[in-house]
Amino acid sequence: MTIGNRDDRQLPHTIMSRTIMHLDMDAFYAAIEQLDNPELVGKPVIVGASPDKRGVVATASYEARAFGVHSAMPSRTAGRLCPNGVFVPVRMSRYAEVSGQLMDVLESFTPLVEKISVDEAFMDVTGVLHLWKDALSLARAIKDRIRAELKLTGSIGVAPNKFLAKLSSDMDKPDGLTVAPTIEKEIIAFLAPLPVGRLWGVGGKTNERLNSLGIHTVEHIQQRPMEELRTILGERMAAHLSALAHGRDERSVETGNEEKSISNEMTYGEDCRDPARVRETLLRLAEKVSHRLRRSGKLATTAQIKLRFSDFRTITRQLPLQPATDNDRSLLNAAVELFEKENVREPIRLVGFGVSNLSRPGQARDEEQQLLFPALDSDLQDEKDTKLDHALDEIRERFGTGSVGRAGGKGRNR
Ligand code: TTP
Ligand code: MG
Repeated sequence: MTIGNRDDRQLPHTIMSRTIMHLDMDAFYAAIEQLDNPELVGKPVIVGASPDKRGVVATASYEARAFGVHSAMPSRTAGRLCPNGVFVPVRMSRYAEVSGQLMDVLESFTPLVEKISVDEAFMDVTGVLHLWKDALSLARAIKDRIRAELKLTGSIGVAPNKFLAKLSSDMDKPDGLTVAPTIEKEIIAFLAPLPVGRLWGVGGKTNERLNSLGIHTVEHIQQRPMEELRTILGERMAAHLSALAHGRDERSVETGNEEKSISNEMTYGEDCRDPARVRETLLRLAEKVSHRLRRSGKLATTAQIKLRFSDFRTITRQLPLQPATDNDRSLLNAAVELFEKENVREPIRLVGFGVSNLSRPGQARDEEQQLLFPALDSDLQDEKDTKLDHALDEIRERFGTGSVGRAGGKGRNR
């Protein structure tokens, strides 16, 4: 199923929406049992405790699911529902081995892979999309490689964020590929009919509570006034669920590198009404972050700003950095671009800048990235900048942070 489509190829250092993929393998343990024992192909395979013992089903092949068998069901019940089911015990080390091979396949497409479970991962493919016709062809290529190398199938969701990607991967299982919409109006329509329990963070208790108040679908959250949601759920949960119900999710794909991010923020004594001053603060923060980043010896591939308004509403906006960088100019440019794109006219309470998706130069991850992101004309300039940054860092370290500065304001924005 394909809902909407998009083309994300844009120039580096321009603001672009992200393209996130979520992969979830189909009937993972059962599919591996069928792979290792071809006699089981096409049969209702149930992985877990045997039906004459206490214990539960870990998973079942889609053939067994047709009889109503599912994960976490007592095996006894499964045996009753599916008398011809072939029960096999769990072989965790084998599944872990295949899981490792799967992650290697994913990392050959992008270094930005976040493993969520044994058969599930997020990928931020924003930076590699220019190598493909579009996101759909990249997703197809990933599925083809998994099928060719592992002889298994998985389902992929493609979306502008993690929440929508995960929902999408589940929509067309097994062997599915769903591209979520990217236009706000379409996203809202896409989410509206889903049960409210599909929103991340709505577990048993919250779900019951919402249902008892007549909130059964995401549409009901979309339509309730914010004040009412706040009364029902409290400030934080209301903001969180309302954002998700509108398809907004700023979480980044975390690769599991040691240090995940470096950031710095500042709260004004009195909310700041002057965008030029906020911009100046942001540049100072970006400079500090850039300095800390170089001290850590790492390069960043994502820059982020954070803005909190008088009413505590907080937004974060991200921008991919290509190639990975630790230089002032790139980070300051990113900060300014992100800020100016927001075109903020409201008073600001807090402003922050951060970098994430960090890697060490020379690491396999980084070398891959250099291959994935062809050299830019600006590389030579970057090299000069790097030397200058290190010289300035030395002076700052000897005489304090405020001791040297560069030409301020617009000049920094290419
Ligand atoms: P899932 O991805 O939830 O399930 P699945 O891959 O078997 O089937 P599908 O994604 O196509 O719906 O979980 C991945 C593996 O984790 C699953 O194969 C077995 C294991 N698992 C358990 O052991 N117990 C559980 O309750 C669940 C949900 C999964
Ligand atoms: Mg799965």
